[in-house]
Amino acid sequence: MKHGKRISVVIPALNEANAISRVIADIPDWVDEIVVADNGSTDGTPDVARESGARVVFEAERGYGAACLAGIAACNDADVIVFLDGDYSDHPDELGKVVEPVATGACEFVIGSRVTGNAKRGALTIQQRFGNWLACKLMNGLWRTCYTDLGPFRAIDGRALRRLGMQDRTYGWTVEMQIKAALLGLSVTEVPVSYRPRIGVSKISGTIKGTILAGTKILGLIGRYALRPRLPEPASLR
Ligand SMILES: Nc1nc2c(ncn2[C@@H]2O[C@H](COP(=O)(O)OP(=O)(O)OP(=O)(O)O)[C@@H](O)[C@H]2O)c(=O)[nH]1
Ligand SMILES: [Mg+2]
Repeated sequence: MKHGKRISVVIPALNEANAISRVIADIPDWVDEIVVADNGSTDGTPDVARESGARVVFEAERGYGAACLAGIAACNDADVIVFLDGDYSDHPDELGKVVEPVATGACEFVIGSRVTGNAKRGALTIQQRFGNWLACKLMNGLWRTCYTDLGPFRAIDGRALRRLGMQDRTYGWTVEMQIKAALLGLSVTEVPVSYRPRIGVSKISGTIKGTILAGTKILGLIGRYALRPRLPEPASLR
């Protein structure tokens, strides 16, 4: 609990057995629940996560977004939902920074910016920096936002998240949330966060295939909403 609000953390994970216990260990104890959404790991990630105190849910379909959707579906009456990567590149001990403004009601959505924050050397690849910069420039131009990053470490009010009607099942999750937050007029702020090289082998930003697939999906979503800024009905109304 924080300011009387129930806090849930969602960690999408695919083969992060070497990192997940450190991620969970660094999460502050005022968090009410930790949900690891496992995306078909073959390295024992679910067992390590459970032994570290998390609740594990499974999503058979590969994809960052699919894992996040499975995670939020498993959260019990969360007032605030926090997203955090499972590779120990984010700093879980900085959870208070992203949660505080939402838990106090100062705003509905907080993004941890690795650009205004302290990203260690090599933690963000050049293509990642360029891709995030371009995506933010486009969104800021199109929707008068002030985004500096598409950082995975973020917190959002539970009701506001439901209103967004999140849909993307792969690499477009973070940008979809930011576009819809702008289109729905959510109160949004950014806080600087630290970022370090991941534990384990890169799956996305350090690979050509991952970079191209993620880049295409992200720019494609921005283009789609720029042409047709219509939002689907929120999940609760369907
Ligand atoms: N790549 C990938 N990650 C997934 C998937 N499902 C869940 N994840 C998790 O989503 C988080 C973000 O994925 P990462 O692979 O770290 O993506 P990234 O940070 O952009 O790039 P790298 O850290 O360089 O691989 C991690 O905790 C992954 O374990 C999936 O289907 N593919
Ligand atoms: Mg990563």
